[in-house]
Formats: sequence, structure tokens, C-alpha cells
Amino acid sequence: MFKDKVVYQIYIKSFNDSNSDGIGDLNGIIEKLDYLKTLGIDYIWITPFFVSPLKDNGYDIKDYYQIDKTFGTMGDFYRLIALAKEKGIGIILDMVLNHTSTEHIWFQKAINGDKKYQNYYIWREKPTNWQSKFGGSAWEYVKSVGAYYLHLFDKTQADLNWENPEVREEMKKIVSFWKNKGVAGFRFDVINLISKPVVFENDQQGDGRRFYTDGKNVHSYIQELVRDTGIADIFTVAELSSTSIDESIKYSTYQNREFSMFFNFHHLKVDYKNNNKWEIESFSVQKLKNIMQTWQTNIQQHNAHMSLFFNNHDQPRSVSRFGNDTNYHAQSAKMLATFTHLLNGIPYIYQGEEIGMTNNDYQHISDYNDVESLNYYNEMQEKGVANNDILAVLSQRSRDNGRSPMQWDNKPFAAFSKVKPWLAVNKNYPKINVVNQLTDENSIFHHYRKLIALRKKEPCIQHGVIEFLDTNENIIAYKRTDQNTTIIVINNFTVNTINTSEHNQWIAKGANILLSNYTDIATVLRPYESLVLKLPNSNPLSIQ
Ligand code: TEU
Ligand code: CA
Repeated sequence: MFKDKVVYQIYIKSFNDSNSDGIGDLNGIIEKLDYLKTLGIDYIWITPFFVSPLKDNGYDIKDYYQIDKTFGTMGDFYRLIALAKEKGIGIILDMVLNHTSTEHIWFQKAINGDKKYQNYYIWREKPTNWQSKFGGSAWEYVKSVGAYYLHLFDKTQADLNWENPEVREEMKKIVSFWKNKGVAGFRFDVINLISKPVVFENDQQGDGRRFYTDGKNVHSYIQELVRDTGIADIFTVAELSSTSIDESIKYSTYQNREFSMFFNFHHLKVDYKNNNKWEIESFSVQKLKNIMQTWQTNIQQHNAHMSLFFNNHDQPRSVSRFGNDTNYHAQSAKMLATFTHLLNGIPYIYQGEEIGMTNNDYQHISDYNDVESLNYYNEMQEKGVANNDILAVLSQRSRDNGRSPMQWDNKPFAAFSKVKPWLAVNKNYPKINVVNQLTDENSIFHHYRKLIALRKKEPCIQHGVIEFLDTNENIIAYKRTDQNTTIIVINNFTVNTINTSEHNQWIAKGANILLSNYTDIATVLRPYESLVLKLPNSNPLSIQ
């Protein structure tokens, strides 16, 4: 299901500001629906816009039932749903059900001594050695309660106690409330972390994650939520933190009645040294290939479904990370797009990716906003690490790289807003912007548009069996096959020219070129060259 669809992710704060306060909003999305229609996407996933102190930009919810004034009103939301629907676009909401903001009324009642609401969260008299994913201890002491509460993320994001049936009922109420407003589906934030252990113990081997990742009751809680809210057949995607293939299959095979698909992040750790986000290592093409091959083939065998993506609001920009954002900007952005979109799964485009937006060039810590980045900065400062060294890491790894405002035009503030935005616009906006690319048939934007159209036209891209091909160490190539068609996708992941003529052999055998990121064909594969070939299946054995 959903394999003919493509999703566009909107980080609402940075997409389009309609009322000139420097912050993106719902009406800003409405203004750009025609643009999204031109691109050809089917769903828009909007990051959280519920009432929130915005410490983690909406992933810290204070009231699940109301829209934060910063982003608009319920009326704006109804209009968005209706206008999007007219264009054949469905709205996907982001459900953050693992934790609430500490400003949520439940937490406030809890710290004021209300026992019912204390049992909505997780308290211990003695903390364990677990680490928060945003740095420091995962426990915070509250004097009035005389105990520590668990927060796997920032200390303003308190983990909910899903073992408490009342909490599970509250979560169902929230999902049903938004479902009844006519949304097309949901993304579930870190949903594989909701089941915590009964006994909390120190982790002698790590930061504690092995005790709460894919916890004992997680599948039963999810099955209960899905069943009681009636969302088994609508579009749902689970964000899975540090999980395994076997678990990912359980969350997304149809038989389990959990989610329609999942996000996993193993391929986005390929440039982490020692599995640590803050330690930089250049990525190995073969390592990336092995990860993708392992996941794609396993998921296919078990009839599960994965999301296809290199970008989101938590990640640096892929063209800067895996491509080349200087000399081969357009070629490498298109190559990464082709590689991703023709895999087996459901492609996601993160705002700005379709025009090749790059990492930022922030020079000062005051340019940054992201809570994780600021926590990291403070922690490193305390350790005595030099300012420039910390900034050098942030320039590559900060989540703000993916959060600078959308670059619409070469006008001030990239036409994202009429006033100075909440986060600085990338300086390259006069060159990299939507208006430039809409008018250029060879732009990155039009390459994405063609990829989406191709997925819709070729059932083989939706359902064909995937098989990775062994070629050169700098290439990742794969083949998709169904009864009628074979499609071959060849991607040079490097700046090197590769002496291979395999593509010419296929062309000589009658392959058509469905898509390429160069204007002609050469005997070699040029820097970041990407080719999509279609073979007639009448001769399948001659392909390899
Ligand atoms: O992200 C979960 C998650 O695992 C990421 O925080 C990831 O570990 C981190 O970004 C890598 O540096 C989700 C949301 O996507 C993220 O924006 C939220 O901050 C987080 O949950 C907490 O709700
Ligand atoms: Ca605004």
C-alpha cells in the first residue's frame, strides 16, 4: 500500500510566513499548495503545530487539542485540509505521544501533588545512569515530588507512563480527535520508545537505550492504539529510534495491524565515527550500499514497508553530506534523489531538498536555535573544548542545517518572510531558490518532478523486486524487476570519473534511458552521474 505515493515534509516554522512575524504558519502552507501540486506529491506531513513552548519547536506539546497561535487557528487548519483535498493532497499530522512538555497541565498537576497525574509520568527516587538523547542525565529532580522524572529528550520533555491505562486512553482520544478532522494520516514520533521496563537499572554497557528501545509491551500498546482509533488502513508512519530490522518488520507488516511503514536511521549513521553523531568521519560508499542492501532485501522478503529518505528536520542537508554542494551541486543533488526515489518503499522529500538546499554557514553560536545543538555546545564548553572546534562540528552536524528558512526567491529573506526570520536564511539563497528552478527545465526541482511522475507511471518502481548489483566500489547500482519490466539504476556516488562501460552494454542491448542527470551519454560514468535504464524483460537472463 502507498507505494505509488510520495510524501513532502514541511517543517512549519521554516516553510512560509504569511503574516510577517518571521515564523512559518498554516496559511503560509496554503499559499504554496499550487507549488506542491506542480511538484506532484500526494501527502504533506507537517511537523507539530499544537500549543507548545517551542523549546524543541513543537515536539514539546503543552496542549494536544489546540493549535499554537504562532502557527494559526483551527479555521486555518480546516481551510488547509479542504484546499489540499481539492488538489488531491492529504495532510499527515505528527503525533508526539512519548512525552509532553513539562508545561502540559498533566505535568503541572503532577508536580503540585496530584497523584492521578503523577502516575502519567515516570518517577524514581533514585536516578539510573541513563543519558538523555539531548545530552546529560535522563532524570531530573523535582523537589515538590521528592523524586526524579524520566526525560529521554530535553528536560522540558517528560516521558509519559504508557503502562498506565489512563495514559493510553488519553493518547487514543488525541489521535481520534485529529482523525475526525479529516486528516489523511499520522507520523508517530519515537513511537518505539513508549514501553519502559518495570525495574529501572543502571546500564553498564551504554546509555540505557537497550532497556527502553522496542520495550516489552510496545507492540501490544501500538496494536491497542491502532485498533481503538481505527487507523489500521490509513497512512501511518512510525519513527523508529535505534531499532533492528526484525523489529522494524513487526511495526510495519500488514498482518500486525500496526503502521503502514517506518523510518529508520541506520543509513544516516554511516558518517558517524564510533556511532557518535558528534564525531565526524567521511562516509564510505560501500558501507552505505551494504546498509541499504541489507535493509531493502530483508524488508522485501518480509513484506514490510520502509520510508525512503536522506533528509528531515533532524538531519544535515544530504547534498552537503553525501554529495558535493560546490562543484557538482545540481548533479549530486539529482543523483541522490534518483538513488532514493527508485528504491523499494515510499519516498519522502524534505522541504528545500527539491531545490538542493545546503548546510548553513553559521559563524556564531548565537546563530543557532536547536535545543540539542545548544545543549551540546554548553556541555563541550564546560569540558573546555575550544569554541571554534565546537562550531566546526555544529556546522556539519547541527539539526539547524535542515531548519533554515525555505528559499523561495532572490528577494530579501529569500521571500520566506518580509521580516528577519527566527533562524537565519542560508546566504546562498540568491542562487539556490525556487523561482530560479521553476523556470529551468533542467533544474533539480524538475528532476524531482520527473522522478515522482516516473514512480506513478511505472508499476515496476512501485512493486518491482529489488536486487543490488555488484559493480565498481564507487557506484551503488540496483535493479527493479516485475513481470513486464526491468529497470536499472546506476549511481556514481563520487567526484571521480569511473571507467566502466556496463551502461553502454545495456544500451546496446536495447535499454531506453528513462532519466539521467547529464545531457548526453558518455563511455564512462562522470562525477555523480546517475542513469535510469529500462530494459524489455523479454530477455531477462542477458541482463547481468
Ligand atoms: O526525533 C527522534 C530522534 O531520535 C532524534 O531526536 C534524533 O535522535 C536526533 O535528532 C539525532 O540528532 C524526534 C523528532 O524528529 C525530533 O525533532 C525531536 O526532537 C525528538 O523526536 C523528540 O521529540
Ligand atoms: Ca507567521
